[in-house]
Amino acid sequence: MITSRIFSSPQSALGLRRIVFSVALGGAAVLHGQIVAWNVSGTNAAASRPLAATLLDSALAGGTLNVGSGVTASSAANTFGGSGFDQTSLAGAMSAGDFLSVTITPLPDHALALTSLTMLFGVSSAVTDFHLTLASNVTDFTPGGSLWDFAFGNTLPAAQTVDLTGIASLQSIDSAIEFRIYGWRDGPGTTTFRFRDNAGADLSLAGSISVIPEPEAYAISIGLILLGMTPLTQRLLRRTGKESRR
Ligand SMILES: [Ca+2]
Repeated sequence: MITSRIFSSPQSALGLRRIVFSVALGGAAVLHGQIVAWNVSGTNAAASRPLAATLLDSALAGGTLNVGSGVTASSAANTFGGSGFDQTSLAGAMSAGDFLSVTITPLPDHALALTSLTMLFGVSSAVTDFHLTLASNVTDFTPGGSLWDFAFGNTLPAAQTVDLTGIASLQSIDSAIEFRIYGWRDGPGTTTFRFRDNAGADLSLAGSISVIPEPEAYAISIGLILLGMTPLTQRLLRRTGKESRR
């Protein structure tokens, strides 16, 4: 039999084990870089909510932007946000639902490791200061669960990138994750906060996506490895048998 000849050759057995390990490693392929992005050009929150991602990695089931329950969606062209950011503390903004949200969902049997969130935003008129706090459902939607805080006193601050690599709970996500960007200001002033448009993507997440091997795949791999070891085992047994007969 061809199969018995393959498995009885030590060289072929070694080759088979290499193939098994290659298959096992290939099954956990990792994709790096920008995995989801939104471009608010040509749209606004009043017209399209939730707003689907402009770029979505094939290993993601979905990605959407939305506004919190305390926010009235804005119809301003080429933005995504709204008014109603009228609180003067993070705790107030959290209880009032004053946030913009970003939700992404991996495909079944896929795990996300997030490295960064980049976003471009602004307010309709300058206020000293407007505050933002990033939180997620994986960590906590409470003041203690803040992942990033930012304050600005102009209308159109530069794009901000939040480094997520140091947050352990964001390195192995296998179900939907929602980020909320809460907003409030120190005193009277604008209540309008929006993601805004520039060239290309205006909000994006970067990271890697790995395939979680099925338990059956492990079983098959182990079975093939054991099968590949059979000639070695047989030779050892034969040698042991010869020695015992001496
Ligand atoms: Ca844009």
